[in-house]
Amino acid sequence: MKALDAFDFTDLNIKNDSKIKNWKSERENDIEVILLGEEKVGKTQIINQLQYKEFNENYTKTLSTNKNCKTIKIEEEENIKSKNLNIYDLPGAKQFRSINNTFLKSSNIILLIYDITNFESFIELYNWNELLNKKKNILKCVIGNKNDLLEKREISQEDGKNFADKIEALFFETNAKDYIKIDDIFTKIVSEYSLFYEKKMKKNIQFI
Ligand SMILES: Nc1nc2c(ncn2[C@@H]2O[C@H](COP(=O)(O)OP(=O)(O)OP(=O)(O)O)[C@@H](O)[C@H]2O)c(=O)[nH]1
Ligand SMILES: [Mg+2]
Repeated sequence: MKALDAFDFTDLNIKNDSKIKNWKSERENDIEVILLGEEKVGKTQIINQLQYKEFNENYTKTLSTNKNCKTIKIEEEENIKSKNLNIYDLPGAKQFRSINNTFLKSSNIILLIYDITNFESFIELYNWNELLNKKKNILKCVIGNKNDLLEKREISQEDGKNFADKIEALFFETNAKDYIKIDDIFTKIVSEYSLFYEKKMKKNIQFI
């Protein structure tokens, strides 16, 4: 009993508290992002634009998962903070769907991409979303790509937004040719994720 009495619990609490803080800030600043969606919706070109400010007209089918790293600066509580994104470009082709499941497990943000000129690619998002339904604690975003091709539009902005609301996701329309739009969308998504993460942490703390 004596030994227990002599033990400095205050010290233990402080240590644990700082460990939790370190763990929290590490987790908070490293964000796993996954792009999902049918073939040719523009996933690879969105990343190409974000990372290299480049757009390629020629289609090269993605055959395996490619990881890209990008740091994004956001304003948080009046400070500028750097967030490290690991962005996974996944193949849209059906034969690679099993690879996708492995990557979904560790993701924090999932971007569900469709092509606004291709109705099929929009309908398929229902199936992609089914894969995620069991996954909690992820931020979902629906992105309608190729909005430079307005004359070929098959899905209205309103339908895109309604679907996003229904699955509790953020919604954006953009095109992979426009660096400013792409950069702006990722900054907004990461800012939203920070708020989402804070809420999630507070909720978890209530259970401790
Ligand atoms: N006009 C226009 N073309 C685009 C846009 N985004 C992508 N493309 C074109 O659409 C085609 C497919 O783009 P990718 O980025 O390779 O499509 P993906 O979703 O990665 O396709 P998979 O790798 O098969 O899953 C390419 O020819 C691109 O140049 C866009 O915003 N506007
Ligand atoms: Mg691709």
